[in-house]
Amino acid sequence: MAKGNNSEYKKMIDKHYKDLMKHCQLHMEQVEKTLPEPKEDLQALLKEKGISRRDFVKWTSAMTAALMLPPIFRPMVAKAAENFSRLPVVWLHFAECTGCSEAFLRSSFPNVDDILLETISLEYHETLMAASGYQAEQNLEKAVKDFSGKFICVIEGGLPRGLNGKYLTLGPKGKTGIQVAKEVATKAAAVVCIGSCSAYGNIQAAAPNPTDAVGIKKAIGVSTVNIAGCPPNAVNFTGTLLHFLLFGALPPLDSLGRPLWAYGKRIHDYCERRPHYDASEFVEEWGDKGALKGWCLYKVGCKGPYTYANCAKVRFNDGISWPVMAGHGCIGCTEPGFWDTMAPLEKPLDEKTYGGGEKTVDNIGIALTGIAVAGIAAHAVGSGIRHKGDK
Ligand code: FSX
Ligand code: SF4
Ligand code: F3S
Repeated sequence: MAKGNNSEYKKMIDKHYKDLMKHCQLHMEQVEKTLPEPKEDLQALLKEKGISRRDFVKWTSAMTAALMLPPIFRPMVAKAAENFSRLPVVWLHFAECTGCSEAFLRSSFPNVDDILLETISLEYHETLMAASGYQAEQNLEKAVKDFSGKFICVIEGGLPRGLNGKYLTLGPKGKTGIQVAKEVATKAAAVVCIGSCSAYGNIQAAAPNPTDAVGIKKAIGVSTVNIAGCPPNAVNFTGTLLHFLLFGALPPLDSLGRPLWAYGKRIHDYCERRPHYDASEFVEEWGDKGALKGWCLYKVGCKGPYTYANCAKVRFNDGISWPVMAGHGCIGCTEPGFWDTMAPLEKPLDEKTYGGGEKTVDNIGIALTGIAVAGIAAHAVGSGIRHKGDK
Protein backbone atom coordinates (compact mmCIF):
# COMPACT_ATOMS: atom_id res chain seq x y z
CA MET A 1 0.00 0.00 0.00
CA ALA A 2 1.34 3.48 -0.90
CA LYS A 3 2.51 5.72 1.93
CA GLY A 4 -0.29 8.26 1.33
CA ASN A 5 -2.96 5.56 1.53
CA ASN A 6 -1.46 4.31 4.78
CA SER A 7 -1.76 7.65 6.47
CA GLU A 8 -5.34 8.06 5.14
CA TYR A 9 -6.16 4.67 6.64
CA LYS A 10 -4.56 5.61 9.95
CA LYS A 11 -6.57 8.83 10.03
CA MET A 12 -9.76 6.91 9.37
CA ILE A 13 -9.04 4.41 12.15
CA ASP A 14 -8.09 7.19 14.59
CA LYS A 15 -11.33 8.99 13.85
CA HIS A 16 -13.34 5.80 14.27
CA TYR A 17 -11.89 5.14 17.72
CA LYS A 18 -12.19 8.78 18.74
CA ASP A 19 -15.90 8.72 17.88
CA LEU A 20 -16.31 5.39 19.63
CA MET A 21 -14.60 6.75 22.75
CA LYS A 22 -16.92 9.76 22.74
CA HIS A 23 -19.92 7.45 22.45
CA CYS A 24 -18.54 5.30 25.25
CA GLN A 25 -17.98 8.28 27.58
CA LEU A 26 -21.49 9.63 26.92
CA HIS A 27 -22.98 6.22 27.48
CA MET A 28 -21.11 5.71 30.74
CA GLU A 29 -22.35 9.12 31.97
CA GLN A 30 -25.87 8.00 31.08
CA VAL A 31 -25.37 4.73 32.98
CA GLU A 32 -24.20 6.63 36.05
CA LYS A 33 -27.20 8.97 35.84
CA THR A 34 -29.93 6.46 35.16
CA LEU A 35 -28.98 3.18 36.82
CA PRO A 36 -28.95 2.67 40.60
CA GLU A 37 -25.75 3.32 42.61
CA PRO A 38 -23.35 0.34 42.57
CA LYS A 39 -24.35 -2.07 45.33
CA GLU A 40 -20.75 -3.13 45.87
CA ASP A 41 -17.49 -1.22 45.93
CA LEU A 42 -15.41 -3.25 43.49
CA GLN A 43 -12.04 -1.91 44.64
CA ALA A 44 -12.80 -2.71 48.29
CA LEU A 45 -13.95 -6.21 47.32
CA LEU A 46 -10.82 -6.84 45.24
CA LYS A 47 -8.65 -5.77 48.16
CA GLU A 48 -10.56 -8.03 50.52
CA LYS A 49 -10.00 -10.97 48.15
CA GLY A 50 -6.28 -10.28 47.88
CA ILE A 51 -6.28 -8.89 44.34
CA SER A 52 -3.80 -6.01 44.03
CA ARG A 53 -4.31 -2.81 42.07
CA ARG A 54 -1.60 -4.07 39.71
CA ASP A 55 -3.52 -7.30 39.04
CA PHE A 56 -6.65 -5.27 38.33
CA VAL A 57 -4.76 -3.06 35.84
CA LYS A 58 -3.37 -6.20 34.21
CA TRP A 59 -6.91 -7.59 33.99
CA THR A 60 -8.27 -4.39 32.39
CA SER A 61 -5.53 -4.57 29.73
CA ALA A 62 -6.32 -8.21 29.00
CA MET A 63 -10.08 -7.57 28.86
CA THR A 64 -9.64 -4.51 26.62
CA ALA A 65 -7.57 -6.60 24.20
CA ALA A 66 -10.01 -9.52 24.41
CA LEU A 67 -12.86 -7.19 23.45
CA MET A 68 -10.74 -6.11 20.45
CA LEU A 69 -10.46 -2.53 21.64
CA PRO A 70 -7.25 -0.48 21.50
CA PRO A 71 -5.41 0.27 24.80
CA ILE A 72 -6.90 3.81 25.05
CA PHE A 73 -10.12 2.09 26.16
CA ARG A 74 -8.47 0.54 29.23
CA PRO A 75 -9.64 3.24 31.68
CA MET A 76 -13.17 2.91 30.29
CA VAL A 77 -13.10 -0.86 30.82
CA ALA A 78 -11.98 -0.21 34.43
CA LYS A 79 -14.85 2.24 34.83
CA ALA A 80 -17.35 -0.21 33.36
CA ALA A 81 -16.11 -2.86 35.81
CA GLU A 82 -16.66 -0.44 38.69
CA ASN A 83 -20.19 0.18 37.40
CA PHE A 84 -20.86 -3.52 36.83
CA SER A 85 -23.15 -3.82 39.84
CA ARG A 86 -25.42 -1.03 38.54
CA LEU A 87 -26.73 -3.36 35.84
CA PRO A 88 -29.94 -4.99 37.08
CA VAL A 89 -30.01 -8.69 36.22
CA VAL A 90 -32.87 -11.15 36.34
CA TRP A 91 -31.49 -14.71 36.11
CA LEU A 92 -33.89 -17.48 35.08
CA HIS A 93 -33.40 -21.24 35.25
CA PHE A 94 -35.14 -23.70 32.98
CA ALA A 95 -34.11 -27.19 31.76
CA GLU A 96 -30.45 -27.60 32.74
CA CYS A 97 -28.10 -28.82 35.48
CA THR A 98 -27.23 -25.44 37.09
CA GLY A 99 -23.60 -26.21 36.30
CA CYS A 100 -23.30 -22.78 34.68
CA SER A 101 -24.14 -20.93 37.93
CA GLU A 102 -22.04 -23.42 39.88
CA ALA A 103 -19.05 -22.94 37.60
CA PHE A 104 -19.20 -19.19 38.17
CA LEU A 105 -19.78 -19.36 41.90
CA ARG A 106 -17.46 -22.12 43.01
CA SER A 107 -14.11 -20.88 41.81
CA SER A 108 -11.44 -21.83 44.36
CA PHE A 109 -9.10 -19.11 43.09
CA PRO A 110 -11.44 -16.22 42.30
CA ASN A 111 -10.04 -13.91 39.64
CA VAL A 112 -11.33 -10.45 38.72
CA ASP A 113 -14.07 -11.96 36.53
CA ASP A 114 -15.35 -14.14 39.38
CA ILE A 115 -15.33 -11.19 41.76
CA LEU A 116 -17.14 -9.05 39.20
CA LEU A 117 -19.83 -11.72 39.06
CA GLU A 118 -20.12 -11.53 42.83
CA THR A 119 -20.96 -7.83 42.52
CA ILE A 120 -23.65 -8.36 39.92
CA SER A 121 -26.96 -6.83 40.95
CA LEU A 122 -29.08 -9.95 40.95
CA GLU A 123 -32.69 -8.87 41.30
CA TYR A 124 -33.78 -12.49 40.96
CA HIS A 125 -31.82 -15.77 40.88
CA GLU A 126 -33.58 -18.96 41.91
CA THR A 127 -30.45 -20.78 43.13
CA LEU A 128 -29.16 -17.93 45.26
CA MET A 129 -32.14 -16.09 46.65
CA ALA A 130 -33.71 -16.93 49.99
CA ALA A 131 -37.30 -16.37 48.87
CA SER A 132 -39.44 -19.17 47.48
CA GLY A 133 -43.02 -19.75 46.35
CA TYR A 134 -45.30 -16.69 46.15
CA GLN A 135 -42.64 -14.42 47.60
CA ALA A 136 -40.19 -15.43 44.87
CA GLU A 137 -42.80 -14.80 42.21
CA GLN A 138 -43.53 -11.37 43.67
CA ASN A 139 -39.80 -10.56 43.61
CA LEU A 140 -39.65 -11.49 39.96
CA GLU A 141 -42.71 -9.40 39.05
CA LYS A 142 -41.32 -6.42 40.98
CA ALA A 143 -37.88 -6.63 39.33
CA VAL A 144 -39.38 -6.82 35.85
CA LYS A 145 -41.68 -3.86 36.60
CA ASP A 146 -39.08 -1.67 38.34
CA PHE A 147 -36.40 -2.20 35.70
CA SER A 148 -38.57 -2.68 32.61
CA GLY A 149 -36.47 -2.12 29.46
CA LYS A 150 -33.29 -1.72 31.52
CA PHE A 151 -32.50 -5.11 33.01
CA ILE A 152 -30.50 -7.91 31.47
CA CYS A 153 -32.37 -11.19 31.37
CA VAL A 154 -29.86 -14.01 31.84
CA ILE A 155 -31.22 -17.45 31.05
CA GLU A 156 -29.77 -20.82 32.01
CA GLY A 157 -31.47 -23.82 30.49
CA GLY A 158 -33.56 -24.72 27.47
CA LEU A 159 -37.33 -24.86 27.10
CA PRO A 160 -39.29 -28.06 26.54
CA ARG A 161 -42.11 -27.44 24.06
CA GLY A 162 -43.74 -30.87 24.38
CA LEU A 163 -47.13 -31.24 26.16
CA ASN A 164 -47.67 -27.54 25.52
CA GLY A 165 -44.59 -26.69 27.59
CA LYS A 166 -45.85 -28.66 30.61
CA TYR A 167 -42.68 -30.77 30.96
CA LEU A 168 -41.34 -27.70 32.74
CA THR A 169 -43.57 -25.82 35.14
CA LEU A 170 -42.43 -23.56 37.95
CA GLY A 171 -43.65 -21.31 40.71
CA PRO A 172 -46.79 -21.43 42.84
CA LYS A 173 -49.07 -20.87 39.85
CA GLY A 174 -47.51 -23.70 37.87
CA LYS A 175 -46.58 -21.53 34.91
CA THR A 176 -44.72 -23.19 32.06
CA GLY A 177 -41.13 -22.21 31.40
CA ILE A 178 -42.23 -20.85 28.04
CA GLN A 179 -44.78 -18.54 29.74
CA VAL A 180 -42.22 -17.22 32.24
CA ALA A 181 -39.57 -16.75 29.56
CA LYS A 182 -41.99 -14.75 27.40
CA GLU A 183 -43.16 -12.59 30.30
CA VAL A 184 -39.64 -11.70 31.40
CA ALA A 185 -37.52 -11.74 28.24
CA THR A 186 -39.81 -9.43 26.29
CA LYS A 187 -39.34 -6.70 28.94
CA ALA A 188 -35.53 -6.93 29.08
CA ALA A 189 -32.95 -4.64 27.48
CA ALA A 190 -31.15 -7.76 26.29
CA VAL A 191 -31.40 -11.52 26.70
CA VAL A 192 -28.17 -13.33 27.45
CA CYS A 193 -28.23 -17.11 27.23
CA ILE A 194 -25.72 -18.62 29.60
CA GLY A 195 -24.64 -22.06 28.49
CA SER A 196 -25.44 -24.26 25.54
CA CYS A 197 -28.79 -25.34 27.07
CA SER A 198 -30.46 -21.94 26.81
CA ALA A 199 -28.55 -21.19 23.63
CA TYR A 200 -29.41 -24.34 21.67
CA GLY A 201 -31.25 -26.89 23.87
CA ASN A 202 -28.12 -28.99 24.54
CA ILE A 203 -28.40 -32.25 26.54
CA GLN A 204 -32.20 -31.95 26.92
CA ALA A 205 -32.49 -31.62 23.16
CA ALA A 206 -30.17 -34.56 22.37
CA ALA A 207 -31.77 -37.39 20.39
CA PRO A 208 -34.45 -38.59 20.93
CA ASN A 209 -35.37 -35.32 22.69
CA PRO A 210 -38.50 -36.68 24.40
CA THR A 211 -39.63 -33.27 25.71
CA ASP A 212 -38.99 -31.40 22.43
CA ALA A 213 -36.56 -29.07 24.18
CA VAL A 214 -35.00 -26.18 22.27
CA GLY A 215 -33.00 -23.04 22.99
CA ILE A 216 -34.64 -19.75 24.01
CA LYS A 217 -34.55 -18.07 20.61
CA LYS A 218 -36.19 -21.03 18.94
CA ALA A 219 -38.76 -21.43 21.74
CA ILE A 220 -40.00 -17.86 22.10
CA GLY A 221 -38.61 -16.00 19.08
CA VAL A 222 -36.55 -13.32 20.86
CA SER A 223 -33.02 -12.43 19.81
CA THR A 224 -30.45 -13.74 22.24
CA VAL A 225 -26.72 -13.46 22.71
CA ASN A 226 -25.43 -16.96 23.27
CA ILE A 227 -22.58 -17.51 25.71
CA ALA A 228 -22.20 -21.11 24.56
CA GLY A 229 -20.39 -23.84 26.48
CA CYS A 230 -21.35 -26.55 28.96
CA PRO A 231 -20.53 -24.75 31.15
CA PRO A 232 -19.28 -21.55 29.48
CA ASN A 233 -16.29 -19.51 30.58
CA ALA A 234 -17.05 -16.70 33.05
CA VAL A 235 -14.78 -14.39 31.03
CA ASN A 236 -17.06 -14.64 28.01
CA PHE A 237 -20.03 -13.62 30.12
CA THR A 238 -18.39 -10.72 31.99
CA GLY A 239 -16.80 -9.44 28.76
CA THR A 240 -20.17 -9.39 27.01
CA LEU A 241 -21.82 -7.51 29.89
CA LEU A 242 -18.89 -5.08 30.04
CA HIS A 243 -19.35 -4.40 26.32
CA PHE A 244 -23.02 -3.69 27.00
CA LEU A 245 -22.08 -1.28 29.79
CA LEU A 246 -19.45 0.42 27.64
CA PHE A 247 -21.53 0.98 24.51
CA GLY A 248 -25.15 0.29 25.39
CA ALA A 249 -25.08 -2.53 22.87
CA LEU A 250 -24.18 -6.18 22.73
CA PRO A 251 -21.00 -7.10 20.86
CA PRO A 252 -21.09 -8.30 17.24
CA LEU A 253 -22.26 -11.91 17.02
CA ASP A 254 -21.64 -14.86 14.71
CA SER A 255 -24.45 -16.62 12.85
CA LEU A 256 -25.14 -18.75 15.95
CA GLY A 257 -25.57 -15.72 18.23
CA ARG A 258 -22.14 -16.06 19.91
CA PRO A 259 -19.99 -12.96 20.54
CA LEU A 260 -17.30 -12.92 17.88
CA TRP A 261 -14.67 -11.63 20.28
CA ALA A 262 -14.93 -14.88 22.25
CA TYR A 263 -16.12 -17.43 19.66
CA GLY A 264 -14.61 -16.11 16.43
CA LYS A 265 -11.87 -18.74 16.20
CA ARG A 266 -11.63 -22.51 16.57
CA ILE A 267 -10.16 -24.38 19.53
CA HIS A 268 -7.77 -25.94 16.98
CA ASP A 269 -6.44 -22.47 16.01
CA TYR A 270 -5.10 -21.67 19.49
CA CYS A 271 -4.40 -25.16 20.85
CA GLU A 272 -0.98 -25.71 22.39
CA ARG A 273 -0.97 -29.28 20.98
CA ARG A 274 -1.33 -27.95 17.44
CA PRO A 275 2.36 -28.35 16.48
CA HIS A 276 1.91 -32.09 17.17
CA TYR A 277 -1.14 -32.19 14.92
CA ASP A 278 0.87 -30.52 12.17
CA ALA A 279 3.71 -33.00 12.71
CA SER A 280 1.25 -35.96 12.68
CA GLU A 281 2.12 -36.85 16.28
CA PHE A 282 -1.07 -38.30 17.74
CA VAL A 283 -2.16 -39.99 20.94
CA GLU A 284 -3.40 -43.36 19.63
CA GLU A 285 -4.82 -44.64 22.90
CA TRP A 286 -5.18 -43.38 26.47
CA GLY A 287 -1.96 -43.58 28.46
CA ASP A 288 0.35 -44.31 25.50
CA LYS A 289 3.71 -42.69 24.78
CA GLY A 290 2.05 -39.82 22.87
CA ALA A 291 -0.30 -39.12 25.79
CA LEU A 292 2.69 -38.83 28.13
CA LYS A 293 4.39 -36.46 25.70
CA GLY A 294 1.34 -34.22 25.28
CA TRP A 295 0.69 -35.03 21.61
CA CYS A 296 -2.45 -34.15 19.66
CA LEU A 297 -5.73 -35.76 20.79
CA TYR A 298 -7.45 -35.82 17.39
CA LYS A 299 -7.36 -39.62 17.05
CA VAL A 300 -8.90 -40.08 20.50
CA GLY A 301 -11.78 -37.88 19.51
CA CYS A 302 -10.78 -34.22 19.97
CA LYS A 303 -13.37 -32.04 18.24
CA GLY A 304 -11.25 -28.89 18.47
CA PRO A 305 -11.09 -28.58 14.68
CA TYR A 306 -14.89 -28.18 14.52
CA THR A 307 -15.43 -26.04 17.60
CA TYR A 308 -15.45 -22.27 17.90
CA ALA A 309 -14.39 -20.93 21.32
CA ASN A 310 -11.49 -19.28 23.13
CA CYS A 311 -10.91 -21.99 25.81
CA ALA A 312 -7.28 -22.47 24.82
CA LYS A 313 -6.64 -18.75 25.13
CA VAL A 314 -8.49 -17.81 28.33
CA ARG A 315 -8.61 -21.26 29.99
CA PHE A 316 -10.66 -21.90 33.14
CA ASN A 317 -10.17 -21.32 36.90
CA ASP A 318 -8.00 -18.24 36.62
CA GLY A 319 -6.14 -19.55 33.61
CA ILE A 320 -5.04 -22.79 35.29
CA SER A 321 -6.17 -25.28 32.67
CA TRP A 322 -8.68 -26.26 29.99
CA PRO A 323 -9.95 -29.63 28.72
CA VAL A 324 -7.24 -30.35 26.12
CA MET A 325 -4.49 -29.23 28.50
CA ALA A 326 -5.93 -31.60 31.12
CA GLY A 327 -5.54 -34.47 28.66
CA HIS A 328 -8.98 -35.05 27.10
CA GLY A 329 -10.06 -33.89 23.68
CA CYS A 330 -12.53 -31.06 23.25
CA ILE A 331 -16.06 -32.49 22.95
CA GLY A 332 -17.38 -29.45 21.09
CA CYS A 333 -19.55 -28.12 23.90
CA THR A 334 -20.00 -24.65 22.34
CA GLU A 335 -21.60 -26.03 19.18
CA PRO A 336 -25.35 -26.60 18.75
CA GLY A 337 -26.36 -30.24 19.02
CA PHE A 338 -22.85 -31.42 19.95
CA TRP A 339 -24.07 -34.50 21.87
CA ASP A 340 -25.36 -35.83 18.55
CA THR A 341 -23.15 -34.19 15.93
CA MET A 342 -19.84 -34.74 17.75
CA ALA A 343 -20.56 -38.30 18.91
CA PRO A 344 -18.86 -40.62 19.61
CA LEU A 345 -16.94 -38.25 21.84
CA GLU A 346 -13.73 -40.31 22.06
CA LYS A 347 -13.45 -41.23 18.39
CA PRO A 348 -12.74 -39.01 15.38
CA LEU A 349 -15.71 -38.08 13.24
CA ASP A 350 -16.20 -39.90 10.01
CA GLU A 351 -14.34 -37.55 7.70
CA LYS A 352 -16.23 -38.88 4.67
CA THR A 353 -19.54 -37.79 6.18
CA TYR A 354 -18.19 -34.39 7.06
CA GLY A 355 -16.70 -33.17 3.83
CA GLY A 356 -15.01 -36.06 1.98
CA GLY A 357 -12.03 -38.24 2.85
CA GLU A 358 -9.59 -36.20 0.80
CA LYS A 359 -10.37 -33.02 2.68
CA THR A 360 -8.28 -31.74 5.51
CA VAL A 361 -9.55 -31.40 9.05
CA ASP A 362 -9.60 -27.64 8.51
CA ASN A 363 -12.07 -27.95 5.62
CA ILE A 364 -14.21 -30.38 7.57
CA GLY A 365 -14.41 -27.95 10.46
CA ILE A 366 -15.77 -25.24 8.25
CA ALA A 367 -18.19 -27.62 6.51
CA LEU A 368 -19.50 -29.05 9.76
CA THR A 369 -20.20 -25.89 11.66
CA GLY A 370 -21.27 -23.99 8.55
CA ILE A 371 -20.05 -20.93 10.31
CA ALA A 372 -20.89 -17.71 8.57
CA VAL A 373 -18.67 -15.35 10.45
CA ALA A 374 -19.12 -12.08 8.68
CA GLY A 375 -15.79 -10.61 9.78
CA ILE A 376 -15.36 -8.37 12.74
CA ALA A 377 -17.85 -5.56 12.43
CA ALA A 378 -16.01 -2.59 13.89
CA HIS A 379 -17.77 -2.73 17.26
CA ALA A 380 -20.87 -1.59 15.46
CA VAL A 381 -22.81 0.14 18.15
CA GLY A 382 -26.36 -1.07 18.09
CA SER A 383 -25.46 -4.20 16.13
CA GLY A 384 -26.53 -6.63 18.79
CA ILE A 385 -29.04 -4.71 20.81
CA ARG A 386 -32.42 -6.25 21.07
CA HIS A 387 -35.26 -3.84 20.72
CA LYS A 388 -38.60 -4.41 22.26
CA GLY A 389 -40.66 -6.75 20.15
CA ASP A 390 -37.64 -7.71 18.06
CA LYS A 391 -38.15 -11.14 16.57
FE1 FSX B 1 -26.50 -26.52 30.44
FE2 FSX B 1 -26.03 -24.75 32.51
FE3 FSX B 1 -24.25 -27.50 30.68
FE4 FSX B 1 -25.26 -27.50 32.95
O1 FSX B 1 -27.23 -24.21 33.52
S1 FSX B 1 -24.74 -25.66 29.52
S2 FSX B 1 -26.16 -28.68 31.21
S3 FSX B 1 -23.13 -27.05 32.55
O2 FSX B 1 -25.72 -25.95 33.75
O3 FSX B 1 -27.19 -24.99 31.19
FE1 SF4 C 1 -5.50 -29.48 19.80
FE2 SF4 C 1 -7.51 -31.10 19.36
FE3 SF4 C 1 -6.53 -29.65 17.36
FE4 SF4 C 1 -5.15 -31.69 18.36
S1 SF4 C 1 -7.13 -31.79 17.26
S2 SF4 C 1 -4.39 -29.65 17.86
S3 SF4 C 1 -5.67 -31.60 20.53
S4 SF4 C 1 -7.56 -28.88 19.15
FE1 F3S D 1 -16.05 -27.12 25.66
FE2 F3S D 1 -14.14 -27.85 24.02
FE3 F3S D 1 -13.87 -25.70 25.46
S1 F3S D 1 -15.37 -29.17 25.26
S2 F3S D 1 -14.95 -26.19 27.31
S3 F3S D 1 -15.36 -26.02 23.85
S4 F3S D 1 -12.30 -27.17 24.97
